[in-house]
Amino acid sequence: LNCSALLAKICPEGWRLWKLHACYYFSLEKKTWEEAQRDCRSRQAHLVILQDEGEQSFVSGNSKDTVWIGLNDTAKEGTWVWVDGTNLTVSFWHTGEPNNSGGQENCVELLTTLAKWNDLTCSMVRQYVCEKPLS
Ligand SMILES: [Ca+2]
Ligand SMILES: [Ca+2]
Repeated sequence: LNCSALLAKICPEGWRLWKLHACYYFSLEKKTWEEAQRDCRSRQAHLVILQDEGEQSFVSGNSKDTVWIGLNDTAKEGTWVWVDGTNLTVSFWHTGEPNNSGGQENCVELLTTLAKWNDLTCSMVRQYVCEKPLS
C-alpha cells in the first residue's frame, strides 16, 4: 500500500479524512437539527464541532449547500454549547448574527459559500455534517 491508499482506509467508506483529526460525513439528505444529530449518533459520530479556521474551511469547502453544525443555545438563550458539552470559544458568525430572529433561533447553520454561521429555527431542514473523531 502507498501512503494515500493507507490514508483512504482510515475512515469508513463515504467519509472524508481531515488532518488525522477526524472523519466527516456530508449528508445529501436534509433533516431537522435534532434528526440530523440522531442520524450522526447512529453512525457513531456527532454533528460537526468546528474548533478552528482550518476545520471550518475544510467543512465549508466540501459542502455545496448550507449545513447544520453541532452548536445550539436551546438550554439557555444566548449561551452557545457544542454537542459534546463544550462552550463556544472560536466563532464565525455572519454579520448581524446570531439574531435569534422571531425569538426562536436556537440551532446553527454553516453558510458554506460564505464560511459564516447563522442561527436558525431547529425545525428547519438542512443537509448536515457528522464528525467521527479518530480513536
Ligand atoms: Ca437562540
Ligand atoms: Ca439568525
